[in-house]
Amino acid sequence: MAYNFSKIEKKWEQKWEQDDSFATYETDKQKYYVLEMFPYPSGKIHMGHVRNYSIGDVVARFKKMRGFNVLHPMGWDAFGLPAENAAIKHGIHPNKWTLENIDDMRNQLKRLGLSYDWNREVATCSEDYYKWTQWFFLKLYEKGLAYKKKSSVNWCPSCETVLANEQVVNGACERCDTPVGKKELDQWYFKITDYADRLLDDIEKLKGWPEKVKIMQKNWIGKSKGAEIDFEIKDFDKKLRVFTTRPDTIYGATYMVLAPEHPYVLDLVKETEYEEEIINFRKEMERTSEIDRTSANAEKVGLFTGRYAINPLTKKEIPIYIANYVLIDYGTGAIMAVPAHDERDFEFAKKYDLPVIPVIKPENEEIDLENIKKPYTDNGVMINSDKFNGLNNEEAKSKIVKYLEEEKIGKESINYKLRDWLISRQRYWGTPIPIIYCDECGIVPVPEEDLPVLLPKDVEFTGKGKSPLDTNEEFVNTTCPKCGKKAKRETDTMDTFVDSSWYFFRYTDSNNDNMPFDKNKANYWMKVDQYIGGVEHAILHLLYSRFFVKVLHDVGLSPVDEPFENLLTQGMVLKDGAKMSKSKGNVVSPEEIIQNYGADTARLFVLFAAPPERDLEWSDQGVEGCYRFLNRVYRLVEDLTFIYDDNSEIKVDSLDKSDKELRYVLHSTIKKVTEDIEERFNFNTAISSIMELVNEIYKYKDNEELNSVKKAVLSEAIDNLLILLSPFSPHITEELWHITGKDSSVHDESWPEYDKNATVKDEITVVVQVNGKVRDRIVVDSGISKEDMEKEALASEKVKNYIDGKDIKKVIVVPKKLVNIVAK
Ligand code: ANZ
Ligand code: ZN
Repeated sequence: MAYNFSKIEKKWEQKWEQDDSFATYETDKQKYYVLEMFPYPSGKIHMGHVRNYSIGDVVARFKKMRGFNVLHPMGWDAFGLPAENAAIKHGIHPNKWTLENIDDMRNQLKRLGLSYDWNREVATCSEDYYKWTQWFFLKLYEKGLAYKKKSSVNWCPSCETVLANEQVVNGACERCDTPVGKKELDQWYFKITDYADRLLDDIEKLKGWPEKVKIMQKNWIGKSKGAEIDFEIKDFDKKLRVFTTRPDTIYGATYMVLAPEHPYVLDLVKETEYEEEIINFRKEMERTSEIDRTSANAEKVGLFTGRYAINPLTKKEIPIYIANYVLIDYGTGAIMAVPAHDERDFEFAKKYDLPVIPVIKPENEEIDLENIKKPYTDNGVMINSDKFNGLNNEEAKSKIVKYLEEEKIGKESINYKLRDWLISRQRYWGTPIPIIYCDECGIVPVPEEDLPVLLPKDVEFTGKGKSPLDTNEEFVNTTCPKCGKKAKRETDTMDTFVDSSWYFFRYTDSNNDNMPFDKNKANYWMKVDQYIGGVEHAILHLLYSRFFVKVLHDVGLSPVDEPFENLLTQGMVLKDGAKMSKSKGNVVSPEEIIQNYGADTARLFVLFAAPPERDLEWSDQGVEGCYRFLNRVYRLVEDLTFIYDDNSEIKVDSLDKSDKELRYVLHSTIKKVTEDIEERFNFNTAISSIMELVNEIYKYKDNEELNSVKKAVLSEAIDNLLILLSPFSPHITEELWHITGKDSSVHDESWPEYDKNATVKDEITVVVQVNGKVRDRIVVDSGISKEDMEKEALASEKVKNYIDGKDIKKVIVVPKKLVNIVAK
């Protein structure tokens, strides 16, 4: 019979579902927790999903066969903007849209034969999930880690609505194209900055994470050591404080720059000729994004304020500017500019003709002090710096800070790039923030027993004006839990990154009604042993999850203080060299591939075409090739049905050369596949050695008379072939396993151990001499005959060099030891 993948795959998926084959429980076995980043339920899975989940499934199935108790769950990151957009566009309720998408996608995932324990499925938009997200908010609030502060949001003046960053296209509203402005709102934050040092220091612990992800996290946290220094301003009663990482360069500070938004700016220029221009510049900066202002190739622009500061060490007057490249929310929002040693300052100084004074020079090298061509940013020797001259600049750094501290004009200081986490969203489809505002009592957290604060279902979506929660009287109006008087609910919902910061805990106990999870269960399953997902989450999702786990650890809820032991970031799926995307029109749909070739081929292809961390180039021929391979496996096993009822054991003594050859290939393959999966996730090379094994089995069965010894050798090869292939292509291997006459599931088999003896070839080394001198050593089968020894010796390339053109007079063979050729 032909390989009817469609029938086979459906049959086994049904069987697995019936048997609840992938249900997981806590046992006394060693656990292994494999997790793939859960998807947003957009409605359809794409090839990136297929790749991500196939990788996870191989790991899960492999670990299970290695004897671990494996947790492998799946769920939905189900709150977020697209559902609301669908509501506005198509008038379908976000809840309905989301749940329908989840149903569709669950079916698509089930068609891939992934070994998920669906009993543990979570959806972040379900009441029994977001109840606990709210509960965690309350914990953070209790700990002083959730607070409110004013900050600005994107605001479309025409739709009168808040816009998410992704709704702002080239500075205009996605929907009506009106230029987007800013609006100040009171918003909720999580104080992740309290954890900056721990999040940074513990990166060291993440031994199983890719180096590049660790570097990205470090840079994002962005710890800088330096100093804060106060500069007097001429004819102004306040001092200007700057943050610098280079106090050693202070003698070269030739001007100052304030962020345009700096609170001093308006006072400095009040009622002067500079005022109007400066006010206009500030307005312009408000409209420019931080990224556009600070990118390395953005032109530096600024304005003189007409004011001067005094450099506290040189005592010289230096002009004060405002400029685009200094940001209000880093350091103190003001800098001392040192053009001789800083790229940005140099560019600015050249443009506005400001003095460049070098204060550090390279050791043992003279420089033209009058004509600096580019800033010198390395270490060196102090010059132009009075009593610090001649010192190494690192040494000068601490001496200058010490001096500033003694003079009370500065102090050591540390700064972080990391900002507190803004979690407020002026949206409907998210977890409501469980807070009530009372005129008498102020901010009152919703009592635990009143959770969840339910999202009202009956709402209207216009895309304009306030969020649907804001206009829902029934939701907004409530009573104060403290005093019982009339009060109003918070109408912001939480950033969906909050939902995904703890879902891996919920899987350990997803049906718990009394707690987010049982501590003993979390204790058993956490950490996640292997986390797998896209590198686009290398910063925010992973950092927020790490933060959450540390907070939960501190309040005694989490046994661990890091969530993910090992991290694998898979590459993208490309077609014609570009990322598959709707906009490029180069999407290959998984459904179509499954329809035409089956899920086993789809899985095999995405695993075979590239190592997981690399980008994968889509190839129709590659898919065809995998499909042909599975057909070949199918035929091989089906052709041999007559051998499987023979239950003879393999007796090593009765094996001939070809039996040994096949066993050599088989056991070397077991060894290679095991190591490729376990140590390196090199699924591609694992699969290619399985393909070679299949070739060898074909050769063997075609060339041999199948007596009972040979049947046993073949059976061994085929059983192991199916087990090795089963994590990659689970349906066909299950089918063939049954065709070989077994009642059990191939997926319940233990992973094979290779037979060490079989992987050692029975070989000896023979010395070859020409005229009594050793010219080569050749490796031959230990059973080799005298004639074959002579033949092999004469065929040696090295030996040929010495006998070419000569007459062979005599060949002396000492069995299993030596061949001596006499040539003249
Ligand atoms: C003088 C100086 C001399 C600086 C020099 C650098 C090199 P990181 O490492 O990123 O922390 N800076 C400080 N606050 C700033 C702000 N709000 N916006 C833009 N730039 C700011 O960088 C710290 C350095 O960035 C500080 O050290 C300051 O410039 C600048 F040869 O001070 B430096
Ligand atoms: Zn009250």
